Amino acid sequence: MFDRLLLNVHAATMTAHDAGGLGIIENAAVGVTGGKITFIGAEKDLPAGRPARETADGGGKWVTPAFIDCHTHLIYAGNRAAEFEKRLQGASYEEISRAGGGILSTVRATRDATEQELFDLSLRRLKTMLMEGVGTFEIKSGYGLDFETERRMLRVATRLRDETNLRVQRTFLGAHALPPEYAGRPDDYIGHICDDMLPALHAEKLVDAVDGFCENIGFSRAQIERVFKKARELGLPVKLHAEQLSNLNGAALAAQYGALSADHIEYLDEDGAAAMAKAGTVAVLLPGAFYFLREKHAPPVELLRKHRVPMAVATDHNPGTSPTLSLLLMLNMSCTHFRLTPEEALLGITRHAARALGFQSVCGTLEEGKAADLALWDVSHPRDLCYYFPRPPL
Ligand code: DI6
Ligand code: FE
Repeated sequence: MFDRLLLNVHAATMTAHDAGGLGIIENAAVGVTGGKITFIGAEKDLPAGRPARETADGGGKWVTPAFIDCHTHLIYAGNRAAEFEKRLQGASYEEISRAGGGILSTVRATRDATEQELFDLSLRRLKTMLMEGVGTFEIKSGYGLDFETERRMLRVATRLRDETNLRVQRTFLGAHALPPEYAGRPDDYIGHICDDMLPALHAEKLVDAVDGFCENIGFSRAQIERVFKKARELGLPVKLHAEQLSNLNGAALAAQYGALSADHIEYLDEDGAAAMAKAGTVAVLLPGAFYFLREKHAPPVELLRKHRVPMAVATDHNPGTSPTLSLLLMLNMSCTHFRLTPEEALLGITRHAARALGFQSVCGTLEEGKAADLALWDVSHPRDLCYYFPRPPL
């Protein structure tokens, strides 16, 4: 007996059993029991004698796994529209950051906000993303940079998970920027992260993964490595903002620590790609930040293909470099700006995005045993999802 049976649909299962990898099944049925997929296949292959409590007619539309946004900075207060204006007048992201704006201006606003204010702001953002069929989110801290505010952000991420019943990975990004209290003392701040913040937040069960910003305006490889060592000691998976504005060989460092993903990677070189392939580290491409910063140097997609590094696509939603709430727009932009094929882009927000979170046994494909996170689209083919912007009908 199925709890629910969805009939008369076409399915893009995102499993690799056809050439494009979308795993298309025409005239499909999806059976669900206990929140999990217990049948996916051609409707004609439905086993006889398995009735359903509830049957739905999909009207010939397309069913996909609910989408996964595997890189967001969803929780913050304030906005940076004035900084956007400055950049339009010629100031660079790095200049603004070095002058105390950028990430630190969001840190000031976030430190001033209460937990409830942060929750309300973030819930509104999350609900907007839900309207595009996103069912799993990664949410980073990193706009507190002190114990109390990082804790508040991670508590908000936990509440978002628990009160919406969505799948959420909570990522500690203490090594995002140097807080003003530690100006000129980055190594002391890294010590504070490793000795105080991360162990205490982990003890409160607020952290699922650990991230950092490896960049000239962020932290060095040696500093990031100290954070990774502590994460490993605590049994937490790592990931890294790497090679976004320059090449510090951060992706290779991440791979060395078995990272789930290396993200941005516009300046990744071949050694970095090979290291990622060897470690099974996913490449998370973030076309929103590339577009919004008017970057010219696109990530080396050919190298990633050559080394068979799985590519995910995410919003990087944040107030400074990617203030978009549209994962579907990122689907389109990853094709137009990075030249992904529509198949690669779609796998990037489903199967490979799940892997970027370590959730590959749970969601990201339509397979028996996976979560019944389904999205039903009124499109004529899955490629239409990459074509329309901003939004095909869910
Ligand atoms: N890279 C990014 O694109 C975001 N963080 C990071 O390390 C930007 C964060 C911000 O500008 O507020
Ligand atoms: Fe980011």
